[in-house]
Amino acid sequence: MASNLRETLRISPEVSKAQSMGKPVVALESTVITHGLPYPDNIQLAQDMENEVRRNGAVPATIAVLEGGIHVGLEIAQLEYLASAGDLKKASPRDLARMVVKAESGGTTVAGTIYLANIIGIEVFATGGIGGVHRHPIGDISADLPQLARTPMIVVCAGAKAILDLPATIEYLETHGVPVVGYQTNEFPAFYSAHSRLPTNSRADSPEEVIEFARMHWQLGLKSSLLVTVPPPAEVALPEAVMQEAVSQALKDAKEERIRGQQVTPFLLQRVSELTGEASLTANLGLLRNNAGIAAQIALSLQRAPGLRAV
Ligand code: PSU
Ligand code: MN
Repeated sequence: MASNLRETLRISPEVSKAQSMGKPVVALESTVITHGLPYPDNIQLAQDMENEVRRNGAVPATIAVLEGGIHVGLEIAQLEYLASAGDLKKASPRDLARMVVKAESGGTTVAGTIYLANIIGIEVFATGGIGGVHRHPIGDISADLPQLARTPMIVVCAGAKAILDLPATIEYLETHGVPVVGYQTNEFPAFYSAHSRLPTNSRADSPEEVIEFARMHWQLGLKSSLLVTVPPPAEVALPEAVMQEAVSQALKDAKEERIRGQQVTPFLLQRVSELTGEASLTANLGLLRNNAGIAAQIALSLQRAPGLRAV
């Protein structure tokens, strides 16, 4: 059994070489593979996201826990295992020590992934949508939110999912000092759709502007992430009404079936996907790829302007 962090961390040769040469690296989460999407869309997606990062000139570092080892940068066979094994764990920060000690396997959430990415010096991360405050009466708050408040990371996402209480999620981010930067937009995206009618608190129109903002945020001594919110590509976005109807139904079902804790988010995502047929899945896949590409462009821009973190 691993007794210290060094023995537990398995950084792939590709990622470790990129880091030592100062090449741009983008961290990717793996709960979306183990719990967020059905097989085989999940394995396709995992590879598409990695390819999108590469196509834009950066190195992907998908993070997961495999038999108690914390892996940064995965082989195809490892991605395939995460996508198809079925009963894997969801690795949020509170789960990490247990999973290492008990030699468990699972996908790291946004919270788990940014925590790990930060300790090994990665500064840019891409996902689909962050977790957040669930709507009444589910009463669940994702560990993503407090982790975003205490981890310096550029987090590229399509906002938070419409299954959540978006105003309460934005309030939380505001209370805890996490800047929400609309990427080429002034509106907080609602994941499947570009519109939530909620404003972001700033806007950046290019990777360079994101880096300029991040540098100042961290030079000021602030320790939180920068949440860069990218609207889903127009070709895949769902009409707001379609999405709202599916979300309402999924929430009713979750209440009836008394879904709780770590099951809430995967249950709602799966129900919305069933209720909208291919449409929400297509949107989900399209925006994940898009976010991976933009994160890579930001990582490239960061490489051209090093020394980002003052603290
Ligand atoms: N967004 C997706 N699919 C997902 C998730 C987010 O489109 O699978 C995952 C992320 O890993 C996120 C997690 O961190 O759901 C949030 O889970 P919870 O609400 O239990 O914290
Ligand atoms: Mn929860």
